[in-house]
Amino acid sequence: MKPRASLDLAGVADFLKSGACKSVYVLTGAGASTGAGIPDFRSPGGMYDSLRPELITATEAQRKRMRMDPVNVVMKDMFFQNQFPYLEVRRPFILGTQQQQWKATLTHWFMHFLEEEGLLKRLFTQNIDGLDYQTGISPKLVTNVHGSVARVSCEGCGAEMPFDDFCTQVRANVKDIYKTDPTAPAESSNINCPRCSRPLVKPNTVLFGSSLPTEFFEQTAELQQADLLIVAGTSLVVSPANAVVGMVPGECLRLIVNKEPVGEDLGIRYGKDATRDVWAGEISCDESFLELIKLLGWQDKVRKIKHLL
Ligand code: CNA
Ligand code: ZN
Repeated sequence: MKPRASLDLAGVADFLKSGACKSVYVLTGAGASTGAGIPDFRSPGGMYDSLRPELITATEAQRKRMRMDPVNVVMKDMFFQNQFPYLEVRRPFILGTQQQQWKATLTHWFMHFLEEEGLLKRLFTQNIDGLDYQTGISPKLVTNVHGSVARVSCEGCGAEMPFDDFCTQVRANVKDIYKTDPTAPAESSNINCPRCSRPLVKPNTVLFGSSLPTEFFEQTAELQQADLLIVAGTSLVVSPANAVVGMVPGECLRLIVNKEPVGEDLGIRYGKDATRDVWAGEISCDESFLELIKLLGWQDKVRKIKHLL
């Protein structure tokens, strides 16, 4: 067991400063970007909450599926049958990405600070918003577990389309058609593949029912070297990304930065049951990382980037 002071943020800071902690791995989720204004899936007011299946042009059976379980919007078989719900729900996200509407938060910057200190070995992000890269973090340290919205390809044949060309078509297709004509055919939103002509062009995000990028499986082998795993802003319900928490060695310290406890079914322990897990508490990711930054004495790093926050 590596030396550490206590199972709280001060203990994590002491461990990071001790020199004994050499390899930090991070798993982030949508909660890392809510501070930037991008809603997550599952929080109140998040995407699943605001989804209104009755406004999305689809067959009645498809609308019913979405009402029963909003995850259906990002299901592979749904997308192959009807591309409209996915494109409709993702539209603000796609166009917001093109307009660079969102800025990296302190949470994203913290990962870059870890890199500057030579501590970050890899960031596994489930996020598809690409905000991590705004900090200048080395792309080779980032694994986009669920792909990225900023690249576009055909789900059927893999042909790529330039992001800006795709956005031009997404914008041209916006006639708020679902508001004016709820019976409008789903084909009204189709963006056809330049190679195979099928209407399967979409951002390179991993649909439920598709396999994850192969590098995820290769790179998770590195987790055996982890001294500290930071889990930030994820409900840990999506597999296999959530398996990361069980892939670190038994003595690896795990810091959970999430406003609610998560991952108890995966063996994360809270309160008096905790032996190697630290929960930052019911505060936001940004507040937790600010606290950690103070404990680490890294305030100068924040001062340097304050104008970018
Ligand atoms: P999720 O299931 O929505 O869980 C988010 C978690 O973060 C919840 O436990 C929240 O309580 C917590 N949370 C929300 N805001 C904060 C905050 N400010 N501080 C601390 N905790 C907070 O999202 P997951 O990432 O676990 O689910 C995986 C999906 C969501 C992935 O496939 C993502 O691609 C997808 N997603 C990504 C984005 C994005 O790229 N920004 C946005 C929405 C969904
Ligand atoms: Zn194609």
